Parts: sequence; structure tokens; C-alpha cells
Amino acid sequence: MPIDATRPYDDENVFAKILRDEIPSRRVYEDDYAIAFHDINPQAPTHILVIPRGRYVSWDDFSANGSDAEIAGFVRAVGTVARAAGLVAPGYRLLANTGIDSGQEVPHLHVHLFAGHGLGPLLV
Ligand code: IU
Repeated sequence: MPIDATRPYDDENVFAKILRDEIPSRRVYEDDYAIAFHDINPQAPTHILVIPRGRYVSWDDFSANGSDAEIAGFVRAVGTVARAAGLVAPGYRLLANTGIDSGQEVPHLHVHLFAGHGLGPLLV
């Protein structure tokens, strides 16, 4: 069920539990601002999710209410994950579903990092 990007933060959402290590994930990266882990239902040969450590529902919430340090740290983390995975030369795609019409399911900001052969044209 898609979520409303303006709802309040829910500390029991699945990515909050992953951040607290209450449920397992295949983590590939972590720093002071972000963690990254493999999506459990990959839609591309490489499908990693990067999430901020802070309590932000969506891209909208984060861009409006995140501190400059959190925003810079998160953006840098996304790039670091892609570089560490060797994805810059072959290329990759970023996506942040935001709110109901996008189909956002998990109410903690996440950026999808897709890579691999055959990503195809961007579909909207
Ligand atoms: P969306 O942008 O909110 O639609 O994407 C949520 C993603 O989170 C989706 O690709 C799921 O496969 C993924 N995911 C996950 O990796 N681990 C989980 O426990 C759950 C969802 I629930």
C-alpha cells in the first residue's frame, strides 16, 4: 500500500528496524549519515537501497527538514556506494519514490541504486 509522504515518521517501519539491526539486511556500506543494503526483491542485476540514518519519511521530508550536514552526508554516501561497487564507468540509475502516486511503500526515505546490463529506458 503506497504511503502518504506527508505522514509523520513511524519508528516501527521496516527500515527503522534495519537501522537498529532488529531485522537483518545485507549491508554493503555505513557511515555517520547513511547505510546501504541490498534490496530483498531486486529489480536489476544490482539493486541497492541507500537510506539516511535520520528519521525522514520521504525525499520531501528530508529535503525540507534535513540539516545541511545530513543532506551533504547522504548525497556523498550514495555516490560512495556506487563508486565502491564499481558502477561509475558502466553506469547506474537513482530513484526515490515519494508518496502515493510514486508507489512508495516504505515510510523511511530510500534511494534505489540500480545497475547492470539492460536497465532500459526510464519508464514513468
Ligand atoms: P519503494 O520505493 O518504497 O516502493 O521501495 C521499497 C523497496 O524496499 C522495494 O524495492 C522492496 O523490495 C524493498 N524492501 C527491502 O529491501 N526489504 C524489506 O524488508 C522490505 C522492502 I518490507
